[in-house]
Amino acid sequence: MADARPMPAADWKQSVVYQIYPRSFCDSNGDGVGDLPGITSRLDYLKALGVDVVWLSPVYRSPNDDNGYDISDYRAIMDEFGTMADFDTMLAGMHARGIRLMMDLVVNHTSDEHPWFQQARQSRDNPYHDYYIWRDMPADSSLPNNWEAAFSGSVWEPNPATGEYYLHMFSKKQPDLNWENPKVRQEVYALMRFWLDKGVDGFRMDVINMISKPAGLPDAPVIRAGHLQPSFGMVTNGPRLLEFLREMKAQVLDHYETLTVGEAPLATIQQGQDITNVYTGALNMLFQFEHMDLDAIPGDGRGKWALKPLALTDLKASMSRWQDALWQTGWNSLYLSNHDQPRPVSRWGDDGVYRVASAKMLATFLHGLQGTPYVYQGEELGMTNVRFARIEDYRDIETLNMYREAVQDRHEAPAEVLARIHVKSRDNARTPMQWDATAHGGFTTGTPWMQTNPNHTEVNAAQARDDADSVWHYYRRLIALRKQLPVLVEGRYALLQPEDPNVYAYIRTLGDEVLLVVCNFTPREQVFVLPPNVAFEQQQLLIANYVVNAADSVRACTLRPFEARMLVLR
Ligand code: TEU
Ligand code: CA
Repeated sequence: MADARPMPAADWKQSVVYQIYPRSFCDSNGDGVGDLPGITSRLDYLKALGVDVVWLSPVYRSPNDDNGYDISDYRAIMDEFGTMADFDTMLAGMHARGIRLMMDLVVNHTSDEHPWFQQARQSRDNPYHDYYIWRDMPADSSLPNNWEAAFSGSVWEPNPATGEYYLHMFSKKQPDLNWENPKVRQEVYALMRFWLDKGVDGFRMDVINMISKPAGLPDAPVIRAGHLQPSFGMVTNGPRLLEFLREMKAQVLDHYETLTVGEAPLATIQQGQDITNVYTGALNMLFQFEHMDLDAIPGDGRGKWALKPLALTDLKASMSRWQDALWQTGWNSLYLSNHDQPRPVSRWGDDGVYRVASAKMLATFLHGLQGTPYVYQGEELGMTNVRFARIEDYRDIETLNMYREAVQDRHEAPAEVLARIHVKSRDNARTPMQWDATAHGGFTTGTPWMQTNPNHTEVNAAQARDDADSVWHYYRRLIALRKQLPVLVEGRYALLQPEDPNVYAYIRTLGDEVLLVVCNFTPREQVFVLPPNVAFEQQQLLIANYVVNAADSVRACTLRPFEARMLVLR
């Protein structure tokens, strides 16, 4: 194929990425907000953990309606986070430690305070008008379609100056860009070059599979009569998506050494294959959401808030499909955690008595799969969900809007709504990083923008680094193993015992080497029997979260609560 370049250096396939949510990572000046000098001061911590790449959530100028995912200037640093000089110092500090930096590229939408939108909304013949997506507002103000925005309400917001509505898939302060307009695409490519020329190493692309909208913006299927309807399904696989991404690759990415990951809600296997195909695709990998949706009731209009327990067999089926589908043609990103998701140890482990064991088990499960693992800040400490008793202590726009709709409009009991927030709110992941046992977990000397989880007195980085059995040291060892074992990078995945509802076991095979991962997902003992077709003579334990006797064979064993083992069989 003419456009086929050699597979990029295998190094990114051996890489582990660490995500920083700057607002909550480290505050250097006591104003209660994390900042770039704070990050710079913690680079040795990242180096000690052994991560290769940092993905930095947005640090651009922003009115912070959605904590930086609403950008008003793509070439400036948010005032609260510091200056461009602070950024350059941080980047140099990363590079000096062999750590690469992926910026967050948020170009499905801008802030409504971006100069483009300020212009665009003034008149229909303004040169920037066509940078965004508009519909006439009829005399009766009826909405152009039935789409519900991600953060509640309609996707359509009136713009009186032009007598139109504009489209916003997220908050009304996040108008969607019109990617049909070639000028918009050139603006995006130019700002990407600006950061690449500065020396950044790639991008995590926010909701990048939503940039191509279907012609005519037709109504979404009705699943709740008389309501607005979930609308992501209408835009996550638009007709020109691949074309736009390939154009971006040809015009920008191909001219630099880059690492790219696209965030892709509702991504199908087909989309994953198309976009990450080494020869014909456009990005190195995708964040797909299938596993993140397994503990919500499908087809329920309440989306992620319609809670249901995870069935381990569903997780196995989903992960295995992706492992198989991208084998040799594409590449998976592996994550349980980010700034939008509850803490995995609270979600699918146990944040009480088995917190440490279950955090290590989930890490073993994830890091043994094929793909590039992502560690979200605090995950390496086994940080947990937070349970604020008052809605006033929450900050996330999605959470606050959902609460208002549920309590004020639908008259649901506040305690019940809060209970759902305790399980699923994005703020679970956004409480300040817990550095030590001092006030506010050592995150700030001032008043943090959101309260620290009270368990910072026990769960914190200082404690974890002093304790050889901590979650932190376990992550460090897992990350190091990836560099030593080709089978972890290249080995072909096969699921064992798909029907077992308690133990997730799989192998990875490379030549005559077999890597075996066995994970007990329950707080009870489970008997594990290796299928007889997995033949071997010697077992070598690589890592485990309990002491395992040398005589204890994986052919048949009893797994303790949340026990995990990773072994090489020869
Ligand atoms: O998220 C997009 C997305 O689909 C979600 O994960 C979304 O946050 C969902 O509503 C969670 O329940 C990305 C960013 O990661 C998120 O922080 C932003 O709010 C969003 O895009 C808009 O930029
Ligand atoms: Ca600060």
